Amino acid sequence: MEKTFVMLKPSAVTRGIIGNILTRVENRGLKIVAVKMIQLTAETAGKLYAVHHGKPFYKNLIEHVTSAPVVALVVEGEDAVKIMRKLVGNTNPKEAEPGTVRGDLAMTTTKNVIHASDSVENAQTEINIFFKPQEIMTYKRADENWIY
Ligand code: 3AN
Repeated sequence: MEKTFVMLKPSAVTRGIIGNILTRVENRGLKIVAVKMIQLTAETAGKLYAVHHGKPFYKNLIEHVTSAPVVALVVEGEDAVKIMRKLVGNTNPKEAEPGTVRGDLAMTTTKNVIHASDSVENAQTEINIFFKPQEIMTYKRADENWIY
């Protein structure tokens, strides 16, 4: 089983679509093993988006992700990184396929409602920024034998 880091951005929290997004994750068969709502500081946001430092959209991105609380999650499943990225859709919601979170629920790249790690390595780094090991749960879904 693989773990990935997912974050529902302020655009998701303030629009009241947390439940809508979590339902998609759960319905797909992925397991939510950690969840917390937090107000990001510019420092933590800077760690998450370190690779984008200096890019033209960086300032707007940090402003948006620190503008209201976010919901941070650890999501587990077979190929969880790849599956979550497909579920999330294209970075630019205007290019995202219908059926994806961004394709159904977002209009602009800055306010594209969700973040999901793009590699197993980055997932581990990002999980470590937000969660202590003891905050990540181990449990069996009742329907696990029917998912796999
Ligand atoms: P993704 O979230 O799809 O992996 P990244 O990692 O390239 O996309 O970008 C991280 C975040 O930075 C995006 N979710 C988006 O909020 C913002 N971003 C990326 N590219 C742009 C852009 N061209 N204009 C505005 N914001 C951007």
